[in-house]
Amino acid sequence: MNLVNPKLVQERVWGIGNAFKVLNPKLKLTFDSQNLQHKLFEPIIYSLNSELHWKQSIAVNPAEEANRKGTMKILSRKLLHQLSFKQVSFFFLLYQLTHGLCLMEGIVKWAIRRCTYSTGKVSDFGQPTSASHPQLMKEGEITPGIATKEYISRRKRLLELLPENSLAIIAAAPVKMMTDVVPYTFRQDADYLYLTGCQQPGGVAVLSHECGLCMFMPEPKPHDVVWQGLIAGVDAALEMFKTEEAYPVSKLDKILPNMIKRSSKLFHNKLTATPTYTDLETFQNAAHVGKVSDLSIFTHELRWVKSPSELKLMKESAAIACQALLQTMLHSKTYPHEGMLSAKVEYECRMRGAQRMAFNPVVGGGPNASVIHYSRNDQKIKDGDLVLMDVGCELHGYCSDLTRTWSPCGSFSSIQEELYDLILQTNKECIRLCRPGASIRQIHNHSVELLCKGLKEIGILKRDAFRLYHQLNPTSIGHYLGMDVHDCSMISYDRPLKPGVVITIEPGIYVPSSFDGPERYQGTGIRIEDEVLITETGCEVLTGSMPKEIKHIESLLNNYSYTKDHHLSEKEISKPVSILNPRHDIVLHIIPVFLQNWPVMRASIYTQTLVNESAPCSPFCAQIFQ
Ligand SMILES: [Mn+2]
Repeated sequence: MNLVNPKLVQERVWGIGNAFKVLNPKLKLTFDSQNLQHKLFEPIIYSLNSELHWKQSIAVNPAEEANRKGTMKILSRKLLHQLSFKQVSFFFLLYQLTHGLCLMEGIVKWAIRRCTYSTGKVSDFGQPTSASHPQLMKEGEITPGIATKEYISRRKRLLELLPENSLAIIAAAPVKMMTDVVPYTFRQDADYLYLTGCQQPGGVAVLSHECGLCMFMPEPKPHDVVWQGLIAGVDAALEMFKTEEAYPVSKLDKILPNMIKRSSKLFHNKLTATPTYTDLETFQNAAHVGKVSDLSIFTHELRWVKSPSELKLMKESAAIACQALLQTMLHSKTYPHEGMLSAKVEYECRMRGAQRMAFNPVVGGGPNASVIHYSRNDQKIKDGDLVLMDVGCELHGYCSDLTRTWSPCGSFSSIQEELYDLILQTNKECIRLCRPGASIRQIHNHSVELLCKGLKEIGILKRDAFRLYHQLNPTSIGHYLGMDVHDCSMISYDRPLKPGVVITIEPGIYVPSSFDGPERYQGTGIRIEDEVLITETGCEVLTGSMPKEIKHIESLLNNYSYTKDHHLSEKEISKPVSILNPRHDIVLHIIPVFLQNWPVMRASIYTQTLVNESAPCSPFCAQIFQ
């Protein structure tokens, strides 16, 4: 292809530019590509030219080219709207007179080349970076709160766990469609996120002893970039995710089969397998000869114990959920409606920086509370009824999960109080058991004993208590918590707990309306769920700032309920802090919870997390509730 004399092209472009200057004297023209002004006439060139010329144009970074094309289309549309018919005709005439098609092609190429070389490094990788989102991330982090070196060490540790000469294939979560063109909110697969830090769909990560991490990245097509924006491609994989190798996903069928052939053992997550690699003949052959095994046993092993930076995010996620649920509790007296409370808790979580809820909030009023994972959230809450809210949010990949049950009207009936107290005492007893060496199963068995005994005393259960108990509570006392709500499902509940593991403690009672027992208890559901971090010497309750004593809840509802729509102020969106007490022997984890019209100091409900004690109420806190 003939390239026209660059000097000539430059003159012509100046010519077009000056023509525009005549049309609009205010237009500032310069060829500095950093200056957006000069791009004003490029769209015209583009809109008059055919797309063919772009396709034939010099090799440029596809992501950049696509982005430029998108921007130019938009700009050209905008600009054409601003121009009169006369102005456009004048330009067209000018174009006809001075430029042949070949010349136009040259101009376009030149323009692209200039911009390609002068734009410099791509800073948008389709997800936040420390450069694009300094408010969210520090330098050296791949995702907020997690540094590049931590991602590298996670991969190293996984390779150490795998047998020699292994190959692990981890696919990104697929985009699920709600309708033809509308996707459900995308959520990355936890293993893929844990190992790569990449938050977008369409990729396949391959980890091996031979080459380290190799990522097959989706290729940004111009159309997708225009409609969905930039995505991370091969460059991002190398630069940002620090892969040893990276290829476009279209090359997977050429490269991956050889990698599979060279390895002696193949691992993948059976539940999230995608046809991108399972359709490969080499993969199927390997599966046929029994070379393929499940990877999640290994990834869950790694994810089970949280690192200090993960724990920081877990604590923050829990603090957000606590503050959000407290605000929702205060809202519930004025707005006793499941749907409104669900909306309120999500709003409060997201205003505090959570990306999404960890699961659909459970907001069950009255008998709906006895449905364990109730999520219709569409009913009014009757005066005097309890409401059960099980909520959690997701902060940069880390989930929270807590439940409180209360009476929005501001007072518990004696029957409600009787059952509530049993659940609360069980909650506290079980938290006391949380320490290294204990297992979820042991704590669960203990909770069953406590509840069976209590329910018999109250008179709900009579003979055959154990069998009937399971009708009233078929759930486990808790589960592991982390990047997934039911985290690390491959790890048995019999496994002795270790420092750094986070579990939930969630005793409950769910008496259906149809239950064959005393009428006064029918249609009642109560659950009190806390998040517990196992520490070296005991445990720390991450959700300790959320009140659970009846007298505290009643005091809050009767004295601090919102009577009108409450708007968040800056100080209310706060993060937990840890400080050392004056004697330097206790670390205080303070989760500020600001209540409307309260002075800042008095409004801080804080938990003093001592070893072996479950978030005792501090004197400060007690004073607030009196
Ligand atoms: Mn839970």
